[in-house]
Amino acid sequence: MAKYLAADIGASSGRIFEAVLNDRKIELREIFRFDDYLRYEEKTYFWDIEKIYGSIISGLKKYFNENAEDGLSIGIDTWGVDFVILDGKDRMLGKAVSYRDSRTNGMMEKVFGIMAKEKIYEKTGIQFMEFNTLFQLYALNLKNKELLEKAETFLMIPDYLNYLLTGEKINEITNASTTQMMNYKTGFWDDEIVKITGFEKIKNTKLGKAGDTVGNISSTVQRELGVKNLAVILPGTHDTASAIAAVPYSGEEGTAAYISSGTWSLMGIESGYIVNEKSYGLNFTNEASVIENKSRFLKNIMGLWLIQRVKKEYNDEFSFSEIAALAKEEKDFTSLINPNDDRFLNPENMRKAISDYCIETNQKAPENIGQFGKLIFHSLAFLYAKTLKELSELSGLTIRSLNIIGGGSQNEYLNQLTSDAAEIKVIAGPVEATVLGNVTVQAYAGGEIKSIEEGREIIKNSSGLKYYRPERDLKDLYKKFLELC
Ligand code: LFR
Repeated sequence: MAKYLAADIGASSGRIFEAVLNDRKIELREIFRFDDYLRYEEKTYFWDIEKIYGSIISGLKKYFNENAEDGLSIGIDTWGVDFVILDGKDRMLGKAVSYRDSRTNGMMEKVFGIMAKEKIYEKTGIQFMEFNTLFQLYALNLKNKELLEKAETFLMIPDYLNYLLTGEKINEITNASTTQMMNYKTGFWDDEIVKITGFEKIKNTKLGKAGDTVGNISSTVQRELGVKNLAVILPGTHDTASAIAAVPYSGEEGTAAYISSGTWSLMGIESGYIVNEKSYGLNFTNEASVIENKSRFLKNIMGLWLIQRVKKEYNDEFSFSEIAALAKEEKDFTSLINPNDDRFLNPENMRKAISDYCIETNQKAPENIGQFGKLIFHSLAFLYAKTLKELSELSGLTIRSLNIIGGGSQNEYLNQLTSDAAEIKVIAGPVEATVLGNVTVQAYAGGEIKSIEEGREIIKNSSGLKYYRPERDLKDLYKKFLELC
């Protein structure tokens, strides 16, 4: 039997888990949960990093109060692309600005004026999204140069949390790859790209890979927690890398695609790097995998963010399953959107953004939550179907099944629609993929399992998976969707 701790911090909530690996099964127990750490002040969206770190400490304190366990390990993962900078005395400079902030508006074009877009893709293999770290750092240099001038250290969010726990500064590669500043061929920062940001000191910080040890908790943290030994290990610190480490492929690896479904839907395959004109044209990304030399070849799809926002705007009056039930009743409502339209990234009002889109495209605007639900879930399923076709074109693979993992895999309505729209077998689960992937890498680092593949077998064995097969013909509606994209 082996025990691990994992902190999985998403854009909307953070949780700490205990995981027990026993008899080829992993059992998870949630120890602590916290949320509400995205702030908006002085016209800036930023992360309340003190609250996040404080909550990790509170959760661990609670755990160690109840369990006098000395000598465990912990891995922390968070969303990608965001970072902090520190001065020579290791004090944070400015805010931990969120990727949903508008400081990067218009920055891509400015950067392309310095280095051609194609060249950036050729070097990094990373999809263009306005919020990538490259454009955030460029914006920082343009708008708050004085901060960058004082900065000595660059740490991605999970790496900063690791630093606070241990005093060690390491940037882990799966997450560093999301910056769009790493050269996928060398596995190191790309000199020419880094130069564009005006912050070459980024190269000062060590790089580490999933499975490496950051260090033991510092003496201050030891006192706070009341334990001497807690090893901080690098999982795939990028939550999506951890999630994908947990895809429970069922014998058809190489012919299966995945969607890591949460606030975002990350849809792709695990493969060698695919960087060519076509992948550039379709804006697919190659983020580093926890498995060396493999890429997470995927695309960001706007995901459940759309429905999360609409749900909030209805004052959380309806649960997700109520929304799905109401959506099913809306037989005659057929308006659709392209979920990846930029306007949906962080609009002031999501319902208005969706309605405006419908009106501009000569469709009826939704009038109730059921109609919003139907529009969002169908549009997502169609975009999944389209992306699946692109994935098999780009990889040359015949994709026979689709694993939907993460919190969004609980949405049975969307799972069935996805199976219908993409005409493919869907395997849903596990819900806690990110935590399971985080723990798998720790178990691998500790020698309890021999490979990530073995971890996936164990995960399959531990999770109640659900299967969906195509039931309804959605071809006509899909045609209409394609006209919008
Ligand atoms: C998912 C995720 C995505 C990344 C987005 C922003 O939580 O990490 O992979 O593109 O958030 O960081």
